[in-house]
Amino acid sequence: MGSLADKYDVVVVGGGFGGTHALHRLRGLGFSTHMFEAGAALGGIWYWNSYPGARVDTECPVYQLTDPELFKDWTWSERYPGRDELVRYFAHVAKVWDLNKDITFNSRVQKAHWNQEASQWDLLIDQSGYTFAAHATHVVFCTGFASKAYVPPFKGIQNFAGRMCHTGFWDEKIDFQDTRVAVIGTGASGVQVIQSVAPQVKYLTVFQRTPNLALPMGQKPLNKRRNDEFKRNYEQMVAKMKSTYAGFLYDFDPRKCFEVTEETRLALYEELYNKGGVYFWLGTFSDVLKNKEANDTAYKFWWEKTRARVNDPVKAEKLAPTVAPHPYGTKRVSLEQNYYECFNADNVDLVDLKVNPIETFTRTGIRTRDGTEYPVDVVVLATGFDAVTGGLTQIDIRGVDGVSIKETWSDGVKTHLGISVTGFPNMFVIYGPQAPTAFATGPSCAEAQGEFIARCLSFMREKGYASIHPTVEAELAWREHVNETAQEGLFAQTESWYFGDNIPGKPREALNYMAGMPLYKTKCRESWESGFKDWILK
Ligand code: N01
Repeated sequence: MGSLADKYDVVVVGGGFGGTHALHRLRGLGFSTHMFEAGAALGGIWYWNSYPGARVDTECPVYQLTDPELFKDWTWSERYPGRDELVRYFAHVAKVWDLNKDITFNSRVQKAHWNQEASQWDLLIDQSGYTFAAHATHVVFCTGFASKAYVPPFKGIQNFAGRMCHTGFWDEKIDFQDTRVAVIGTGASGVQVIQSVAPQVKYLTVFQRTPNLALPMGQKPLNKRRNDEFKRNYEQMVAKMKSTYAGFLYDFDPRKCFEVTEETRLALYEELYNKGGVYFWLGTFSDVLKNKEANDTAYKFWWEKTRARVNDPVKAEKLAPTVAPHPYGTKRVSLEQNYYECFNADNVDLVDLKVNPIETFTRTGIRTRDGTEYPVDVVVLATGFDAVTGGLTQIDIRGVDGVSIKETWSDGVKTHLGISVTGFPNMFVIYGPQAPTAFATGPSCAEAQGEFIARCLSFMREKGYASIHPTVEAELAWREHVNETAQEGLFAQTESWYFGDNIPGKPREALNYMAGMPLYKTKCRESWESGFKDWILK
């Protein structure tokens, strides 16, 4: 890293896909740009989520930034790369794009206050206990949708004398060999930890509230020949990715579930399921996530496949209940490798928290309501995040009149395009609320939003504007559009972090833009093509 300047055109906060791309893109336009990243390396969620078995659920070559210069000298080793490979990929990106000279690592932005007089952001940054100031005309928050861990307020948790860690801030020194382990939570993180540690531990107890309706990952190694094929076809692949709902290489099947015969329907389900990955979820008939009867056919298919993998009927009923716990695919579907088979081992137990909740932690373990004591050495909290908004509201961000983003959003999120907030001039957010975020691949969302910001800052420079933020009307209209489109499918019927349901007291609303990347990009393009008519420029 070079020495810090007094003031930057742009400060980027956070070094996942969003921040990495924004730093490169804005610096390339000649804006003096600097990144502050809390971790010791780039990677964002992949830097912090170093729990056993962490790997991405989006397949390669989709899960990467689309600059061919980056892919030219890079080889993916697996269809779904592991966490360490992803961190190495980010180091490769930093090298090819020569980013590190403009990044301060191990530095956490604590405060960002808009200074109206100077028309700039005043930042306070903590570097291992030493705090310093920085200033910027614009600030781009790329803090990710899963950067504020959620630990439920379990009674007695502070009394537990063993080791305990949240998956989102993993302590790599934890050793599972021959230990008694409890995993609480069966979301994407829980599933991966469970299947990874089950073979090492003396005893594993999984505390499940809602079963994960997980799909086989279909993991496989990728050799150089396969990587070379991807590289040869990369331009067409990128064009395809830019045209689909979530940035994948495929989309929903345009047919409706009951338009075809049962035989055809089951043949498609079989084909999608056997492909591995989320094809069965996001490549299925166009109405499966919209029509309950259609959805039931998908659940039945998944249920039969899953039940056949679990020997003990009691465990099988907990993992794959006869009655669907919620419409299939309306909570995040995880990819698994041997998750269900893990429960066939005698030393792996499964507690259904809906029937028998955790009553208290004790010094030596966990006690459930029926009085059973589970002695454990290690507790893995796979209990998720104050998702999408928490990464921002945990920072002291204040706009005009000193009002904080936390207060501004206390009764619901307001943004325009999921990028900017009225009253917070020259502040941009990538991969935050009311944007495609968890409904798109990370790189596709990061690149689309980064492009919008690049166009906005170029426009301001060209026209001589010092500040920009959206009109109140634009914000209200966007909020309405985001929440209206979220009602179109079955998602809103299910309680999940997509709607803020996992955090007690959080307003229930659509935290993501669920109408798909193509429409999102059209909305962004319309805004810049209109000369930012829906914004206040000064
Ligand atoms: O978190 P989650 P996550 N008592 O919120 C349970 C991305 N990601 O870290 O479903 C008991 O999904 C909760 O139960 P319920 C991905 O987008 C990606 O797993 O609320 N249990 C649930 O089972 C993902 O969706 C990857 O009933 C409690 C679990 O804890 C997102 O990050 C890998 C509880 C939390 O699951 C978050 O995933 C990892 C309580 N009080 C993460 N509170 C890959 O790409 C919560 N739970 C592979």
